[in-house]
Amino acid sequence: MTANIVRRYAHNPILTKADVPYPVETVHNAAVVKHGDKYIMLFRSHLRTGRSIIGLARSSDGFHFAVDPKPFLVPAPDSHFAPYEEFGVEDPRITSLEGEYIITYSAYSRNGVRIALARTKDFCEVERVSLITESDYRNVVIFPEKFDGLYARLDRPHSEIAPWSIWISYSPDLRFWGESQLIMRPEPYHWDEMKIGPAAPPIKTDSGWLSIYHGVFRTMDGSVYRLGVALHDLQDPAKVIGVGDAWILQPEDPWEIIGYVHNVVFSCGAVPEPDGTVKIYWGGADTVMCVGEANISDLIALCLEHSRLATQG
Ligand code: BMA
Repeated sequence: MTANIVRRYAHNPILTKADVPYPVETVHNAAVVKHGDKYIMLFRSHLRTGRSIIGLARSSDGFHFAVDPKPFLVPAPDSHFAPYEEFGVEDPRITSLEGEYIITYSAYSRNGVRIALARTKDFCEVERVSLITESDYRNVVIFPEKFDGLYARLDRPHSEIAPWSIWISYSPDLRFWGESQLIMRPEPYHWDEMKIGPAAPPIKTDSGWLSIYHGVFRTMDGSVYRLGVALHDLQDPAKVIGVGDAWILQPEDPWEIIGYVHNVVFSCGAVPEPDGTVKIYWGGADTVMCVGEANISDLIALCLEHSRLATQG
């Protein structure tokens, strides 16, 4: 049932460096949300230094994007963020929460990689709020609702001891986080056995929170990044109620197989639509942006009817 569960847009890639009016080498790993009647995309670009910045593109249909003349977020020149962003800002995620947009992104520096949280109401002004992890963390996605009065996030700390897994943490104010628990591990000898991490912020459905995640498999020819889905309990998101045993997307198009990093589909954003579909956005080979559509009901069915939790018995 998983053949073509994600239907690629026929005119991928939808955004490349040729579309950016300032010098960049890549356009990838973008967050996307609907803001009024527009789709807003925050995308990562490598500069020729090898360090990354974040640009902004706008669209009326979610497929055709026009890039703003100036980058949206570059490493902080001063403030207490500066020493943690000197090597670049990467892989943004956006959650629409209580009338504003919360942006999380990876802040790279000689001190490691941590996650910074910023907020905007209009995608014109952006305010950095806090560095919400120490190093080394990546892939923080914030739920769009509170649970028992607390904000919740999924994230992925790095460890030299354990395989890189998905954790959950809670916060009263988006700044201070705690009560962390590991909730999902890579599955041995599966497509995601090497490491996993949250991709797009979770999407609320009647059956649970749908979480798109990335999983990595190491081969003799390097690592392959694919996307999968998991379903979390609506009231208690720490409870994973199903994980699709099969991936939903793997590198297949030429611009996903060959690029800055070969064999990568990497998502930071997905937009649920009123007709029951979801637009999933992904970076191809860390070089270009692509989009595809899936039926949310198919993704849920994959989690519940073809779940690895069920097959483990
Ligand atoms: C991960 C991150 C992503 C990137 C992926 C593939 O570790 O660096 O930003 O897309 O590797 O290179």
